[in-house]
Amino acid sequence: MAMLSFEKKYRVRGGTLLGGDLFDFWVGPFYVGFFGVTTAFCAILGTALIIYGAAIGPTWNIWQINIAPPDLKYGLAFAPLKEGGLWQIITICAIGAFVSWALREVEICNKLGMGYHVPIAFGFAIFAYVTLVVIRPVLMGAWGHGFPYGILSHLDWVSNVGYQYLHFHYNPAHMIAITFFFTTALALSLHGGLVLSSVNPADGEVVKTPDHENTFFRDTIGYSIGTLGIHRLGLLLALNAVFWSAICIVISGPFWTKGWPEWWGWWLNLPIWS
Ligand code: 07D
Ligand code: 07D
Ligand code: U10
Repeated sequence: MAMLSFEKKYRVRGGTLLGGDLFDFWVGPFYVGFFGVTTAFCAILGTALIIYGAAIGPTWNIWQINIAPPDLKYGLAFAPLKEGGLWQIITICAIGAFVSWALREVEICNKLGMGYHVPIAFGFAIFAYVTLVVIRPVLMGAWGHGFPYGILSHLDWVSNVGYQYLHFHYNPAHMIAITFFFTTALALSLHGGLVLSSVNPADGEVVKTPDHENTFFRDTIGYSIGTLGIHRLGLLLALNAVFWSAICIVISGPFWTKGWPEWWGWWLNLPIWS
C-alpha cells in the first residue's frame, strides 16, 4: 500500500496512554499526542536554557559552549542558577523530553498494533544517560559527578574520568560494551551487504530469495541465523552495547575506586598459584 494511503487508514483515534482524544492528532507528518506536547515543551525549554547558559557564558563558539554541573561542594542539593543550577534544570528537561519521546513512540506502536521493541530500545539509551547524570552522581553523593553539556567539554569529562581510573580500557564492563559495539557494526555491515547483494541486483539480473541469503552464509561459515534471526541478534547486540556501557560507568566510583588495572589482581590472587 502506498505510504500516503496507508497513513490515512491508520490515522484513527485511540491507543493513547494519557490525554485521551485531546492531543490525538497529527501536525504534518508528526503524530502529536500528550507526550508530543510534553516532548516539545521539555525540548524547547531545555534548548532555551542552554542558549541562556551560552549567553551568560564566555563564548558563542559552538564547540566551546559549556553548561557545567554544580561544584562537588553542593552535594546533592540544588545549586544557584549560575553555578550549576542551570545544568540541573536542563537535566530535568532532557529526561522529561527523552521519556516523553519514548512514551510517544509507545502510543504510535499502540495505534499501529506493533510491538514495543523500538521504545524499549530507546529506553536503554535513556538508561545510559540517566546512569551518567543521575544514578552515578547520586551514588557518589554529588551532582558534580555528572557530565557537562558542551561538545568539547563532555569529551574532556570522558577523558578525565577515564584517567581517574588510570587505564579505563582495563574496566571489564567497558571491554564487554566495546566488544558489543564492534559486533553490532559487524552484524549491520554483514546484514546490509547481504540484503543489498540479493535484492538490489545489477540491471537485467533477477532479485534473489532468502534461500540465497541462507545458502551464502551456510557455504561461508556453515550456519545461517535466518532473516528474522539477524534482526533479533542486531537488537540484542545493540542493547547489550548500551547496557554494558551503563554498567562500566556506574561501577567506576561507586563500586571500584582504584585504578582499573588493579582490579585484575584477583587473577594473581587465585589460590591455584600458591
Ligand atoms: C548519529 C543520531 C543524531 C544525533 C546527533 C547528536 C546534540 C548536542 C548540544 C551544543 C550517534 C546531536 C547533538 C543535540 C548539541 C549542545 C550543548 C547518534 C546519531 C547528531 N553525547 N561523545 C558526540 C551526545 C556522551 C563521546 C557527537 C549527547 C557521554 C565521544 C555529539 C549525549 C559519553 C564522542 C554527541 C552524549 C560521550 C562523542 C556525535 C547524551 C559516553 C565523539 C554523537 C544526551 C556516551 C563525538 C565532539 C553521535 C564527537 C561525540 C552528543 C553523551 C562520549 C555532539 C546528545 C557523556 C567520545 N556526542 N557522549 O553521532 O564528535 O551519536 O564529539 O547523553 O567523538 Mg557524546
Ligand atoms: C549516554 C547517549 C544517550 C542519548 C540519548 C538521546 C538528543 C536529541 C536531537 C538529533 C551510551 C539524546 C538525544 C539530545 C538530539 C536531534 C534532532 C549512550 C548515551 C538518551 N571507549 N569511556 C564508553 C570506547 C576510552 C570512558 C561507552 C572505545 C578511554 C568513560 C563505550 C574506546 C577512556 C566512559 C565506550 C574507548 C575512556 C566511557 C560509550 C577506544 C578515556 C563513559 C557509549 C577504542 C581516556 C561511557 C555510559 C555509551 C559509558 C564510555 C567505547 C576508550 C573512558 C562502550 C571504543 C580509554 C569515562 N566508552 N574510554 O555509553 O559507558 O553510549 O557511558 O579506545 O562514561 Mg570509553
Ligand atoms: C529503520 C528501518 C526500516 C526503515 C526505516 C528506518 C530503522 C525496516 C522501512 C528508519 C531509519 C532511517 C530513516 C535512517 C536515518 C536515521 C538515522 C541515521 C538515525 C538518526 C536520526 C536523525 C538524526 C533524525 C532526527 C530527527 C528528529 C528526531 C525529528 C525532529 C522532529 C521535531 C523537531 C518535531 C518533533 C515532534 C514532536 C515533538 C511531536 C509534537 C509535534 C508538535 C507539537 C508540532 C511540531 C512542533 C515543533 C516542530 C517544535 C518542536 C521543537 C523541538 C523538539 C526542539 C527544537 C529546538 C529548537 C532550537 C527550535 O529498520 O526498515 O524503512 O525507515
